[in-house]
Amino acid sequence: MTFWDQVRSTWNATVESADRAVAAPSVHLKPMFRFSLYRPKVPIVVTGDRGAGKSLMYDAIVGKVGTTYAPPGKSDDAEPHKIVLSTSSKRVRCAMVVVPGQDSREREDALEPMMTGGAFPTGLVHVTCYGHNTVWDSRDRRTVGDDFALREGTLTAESLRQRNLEQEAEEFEKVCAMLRDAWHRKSDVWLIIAVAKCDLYWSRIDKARDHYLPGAADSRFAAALRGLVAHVGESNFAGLAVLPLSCYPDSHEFHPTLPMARPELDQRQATVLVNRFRSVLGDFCGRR
Ligand SMILES: Nc1nc2c(ncn2[C@@H]2O[C@H](COP(=O)(O)OP(=O)(O)OP(=O)(O)O)[C@@H](O)[C@H]2O)c(=O)[nH]1
Ligand SMILES: [Mg+2]
Repeated sequence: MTFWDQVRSTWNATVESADRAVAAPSVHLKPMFRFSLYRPKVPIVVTGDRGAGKSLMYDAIVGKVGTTYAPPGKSDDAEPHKIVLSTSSKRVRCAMVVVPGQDSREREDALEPMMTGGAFPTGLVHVTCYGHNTVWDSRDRRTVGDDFALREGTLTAESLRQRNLEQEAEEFEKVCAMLRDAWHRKSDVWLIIAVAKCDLYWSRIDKARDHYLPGAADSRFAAALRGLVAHVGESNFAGLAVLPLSCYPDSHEFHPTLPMARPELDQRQATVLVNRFRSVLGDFCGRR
């Protein structure tokens, strides 16, 4: 099987397990004891555009998202975490830093020490959401809409989604540019593209797969991913996965004047996806 066939096959198996809602055994993952004297061994960076679902991804994998859970809202600064992953045979301590999206001082400050001057993350999770980014401020949301209507014509959910996808691809290209330098001549590194909020577009999940995964006609995002893998070298990856993820099935408002998008997955199916994601993360972290 080729490199990308393997990635595609893991994606397909994940979609199938959520469709059938079959629970798979998962690795155990929890925050490290705050005063622990152990130092984390595996540095992991989490990147992705504003409102893509990075903070929710972290809360979901450490098991914080339950029935009484309230999402944390916009993150202004990098969020550093220490976690322990346990499988039946291994325990791995990881440092996971969630970096805010889009250009900002906080983003640069968080990324630079981890990606330049010889430093590099062992693993990177890049969170995407197929154009369903949350715009935090309702005033911003209105401005995005007005702006859009003025410059590009009719405001529809689809036109806003396409615009978010462009911005997402641009953000990913920047992350890839940094990774090309950081991972140059390195081996045993790994990358996971989390295709989050997929409860909002489960009926189009195959289209989402073809958007993110390199294939016959690469999107701008897929071309950046293919370019990064070619630069680093397939054999230098301890693992690469593109995985559908749903951490918090909920309605999504593209704009106050447009109808809400409704979740198409139930909580049980979302849990299957979170468990699958955790397993792949645990597997990659344990491979060195
Ligand atoms: N439908 C649905 N909505 C989600 C999901 N995950 C997150 N959301 C929604 O998206 C919002 C943004 O998610 P966050 O995880 O806070 O986004 P972020 O990437 O950390 O954003 P910044 O902090 O701005 O960088 C949340 O408040 C939820 O309302 C999901 O799996 N499904
Ligand atoms: Mg956040």
